[in-house]
Amino acid sequence: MTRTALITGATSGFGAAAVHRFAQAGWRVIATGRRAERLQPLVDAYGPERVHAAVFDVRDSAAMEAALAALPAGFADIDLLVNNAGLAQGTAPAQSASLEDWRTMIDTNVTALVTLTHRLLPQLVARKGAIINISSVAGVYPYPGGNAYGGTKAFVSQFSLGLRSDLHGSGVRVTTIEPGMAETEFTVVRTHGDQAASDKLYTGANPMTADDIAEQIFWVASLPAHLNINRLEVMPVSQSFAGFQVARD
Ligand code: NDP
Ligand code: 8X3
Repeated sequence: MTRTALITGATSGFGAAAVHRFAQAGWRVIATGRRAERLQPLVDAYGPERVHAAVFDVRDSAAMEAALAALPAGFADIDLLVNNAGLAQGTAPAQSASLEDWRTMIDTNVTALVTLTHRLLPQLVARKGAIINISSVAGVYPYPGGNAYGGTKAFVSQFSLGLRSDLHGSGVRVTTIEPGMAETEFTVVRTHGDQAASDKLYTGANPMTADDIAEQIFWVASLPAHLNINRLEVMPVSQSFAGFQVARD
């Protein structure tokens, strides 16, 4: 039986790579994002029976609802929700960070994620489906400038564990993937468009790739139905942990 995945943030990075991975494996995929011109090539590559583009801003719950209500019949029964759309904004310390950046991250990474999850839970329960939430190592390990971004991802990880607990006995699987450094458009977005800063961060660092994460998403979704990966933390070999800071007089 052909299964259907809804993957948010499919215009770039992990989400785009995941659309390719699932579509190539024969899944039907609903690919979402704001940039329609990035979604159409995915539809063109696999055909409208395999990939459906749903263009909406995840923060706009009315647009989200309209896109879900307009799903073609073949895509209406969703087996897998991949909550991937998200972003970091800024690296300034909390005391000089932009409140607007913080609100954008919370609206996108937290509020939109719970809204879509809440909307799809009834059918995921009915279909004994699965949810894969993309969190981050930033939600596990604090670092200077991570402040609200790390907070949103800690929410995602803890929310996922709570879902798992509430969904006990339903057959619905819930997984959090917590990646470390991966080269996507993430840092260009975080720096409000500074491609040079992004290049500097990743050059020589051997970061993970979008395909690396897509493979993990696909692996989690492909495990036998009696197995649940609760959380999957993954980093490039080149990245590890730093120590605590000590401020001296
Ligand atoms: P990208 O910037 O390459 O992709 C982000 C995706 O999210 C885009 O498709 C973008 O689509 C979508 N998105 C952002 N805001 C909105 C919005 N308001 N409405 C709809 N879609 C939105 O980054 P990544 O692929 O790296 O990021 C994917 C996820 O992985 C994020 O949640 C990120 O926090 C997380 N992550 C990334 C890591 C990394 O090092 N790259 C590490 C750990 C976690 P569009 O702009 O077209 O709407
Ligand atoms: C992205 C990983 O380390 O840049 O979530 O915060 S990190």
